[in-house]
Amino acid sequence: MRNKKESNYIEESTKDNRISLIFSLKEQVGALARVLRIFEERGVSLTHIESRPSRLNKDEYQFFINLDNKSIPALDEIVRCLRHDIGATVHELSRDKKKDAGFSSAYLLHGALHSTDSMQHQNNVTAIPWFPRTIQDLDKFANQILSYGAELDADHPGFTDPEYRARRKVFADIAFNYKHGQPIPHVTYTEEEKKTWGTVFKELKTLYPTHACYEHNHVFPLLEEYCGYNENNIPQLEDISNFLQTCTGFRLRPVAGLLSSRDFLAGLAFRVFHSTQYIRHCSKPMYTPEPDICHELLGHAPLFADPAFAQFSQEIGLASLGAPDEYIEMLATVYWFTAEFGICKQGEKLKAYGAGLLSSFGELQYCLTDKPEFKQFEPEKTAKQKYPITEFQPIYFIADSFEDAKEKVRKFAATIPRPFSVRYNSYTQSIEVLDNV
Ligand code: HBI
Ligand code: NLE
Ligand code: FE
Repeated sequence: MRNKKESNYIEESTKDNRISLIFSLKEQVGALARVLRIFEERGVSLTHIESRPSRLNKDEYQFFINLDNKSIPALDEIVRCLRHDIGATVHELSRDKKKDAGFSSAYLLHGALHSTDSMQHQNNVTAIPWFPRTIQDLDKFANQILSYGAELDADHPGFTDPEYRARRKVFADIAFNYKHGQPIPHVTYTEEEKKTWGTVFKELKTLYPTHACYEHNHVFPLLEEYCGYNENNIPQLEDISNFLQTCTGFRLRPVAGLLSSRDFLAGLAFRVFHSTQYIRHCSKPMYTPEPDICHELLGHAPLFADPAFAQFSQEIGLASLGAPDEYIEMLATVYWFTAEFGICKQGEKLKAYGAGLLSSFGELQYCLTDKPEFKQFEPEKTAKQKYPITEFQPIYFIADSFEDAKEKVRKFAATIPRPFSVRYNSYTQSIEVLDNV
């Protein structure tokens, strides 16, 4: 069933694939016309064109062009022509890296398309991983979950429980069918599910005053007041999403399980947090190997209401867009040691702000004892730290503040090799791709 859905999904997303080209031209009579002729000669029609002055070179203009996907067969030829006849450096933007499979969705054309010297230049072709450009683009990958989904792994506590498996399928289907802009479907949780939530909620609430950071403790009562947080009720994602939007513009979208790091981080660039909606198996309320609604709502949600933390999270997301795989891994590690397992200094004390700590009764107690090792949060070093995923962390990294962590991540992001930079336009909820300055 899931496989069928996924293959439909691929067909659909290929169907509406647009091809985007970006290139710069020296301000010169007829320069754009020469480029357009290349398209015309191959019968390719443009569906969108816009221009703006280049930020990199004052005497150049940048052009953005969209072609429809009927142009895919002509694309390689066009790119070859632009490279050979006009001398552009071409960067390919493609989702699945199988460049020849016809899935390539965009090329970035950089550099001089003007002088005769540049015609002699060796043209580098670099594959840039696909990334979402608009908030609606998130619909394209929300279905691509990793190991857990409707089909649970064999070592999962719910694997042998047919009722739990059927329940998980209900949640997976909500997530698979969800499209940006729709309200998140309300769920009626069972008595057993509510009992599990109640146990987790009650235990954690006793620890928060002493163990959670100031920001978490500040927001938590608001969630109790406005979003139905209490030990007898599992709150609805839609209510939290609406609440967060009024605080920081962050919103939730339902997801069936773990996304790849690349996809998950990309959501953050749009201030979208992919949230699971199911609850952990009732046999292990105090521990789960995967995110569940307790982890999302008790661990993550409160901090997304904090402006500095929201900005910090978005900064990691923006840094990830189109980044090479090895940098995605480093950013995911930075995310792990901050948003998931971060500790911060508040006054003379250490407090937990990571969601994996704030949703786990055992680890929340342990993390502030003298058993683990503490190091200063420095993205360059933190990004390379290995970590276990199914047991308490042996090492935690301490941030001075969210503002400080954000500045450090921003500096780290500037070291990621990308032939372009990105900016989020919150009016259009889309990513603007700029030349690399
Ligand atoms: N997917 N749905 C979901 N939720 C997460 O918290 C999550 C994820 N994928 C990867 C991930 N977290 C992180 O551990 C980093 O890889 C970003
Ligand atoms: N171990 C955490 C918990 O039990 O809530 C979940 C971590 C998810 C990354
Ligand atoms: Fe998490």
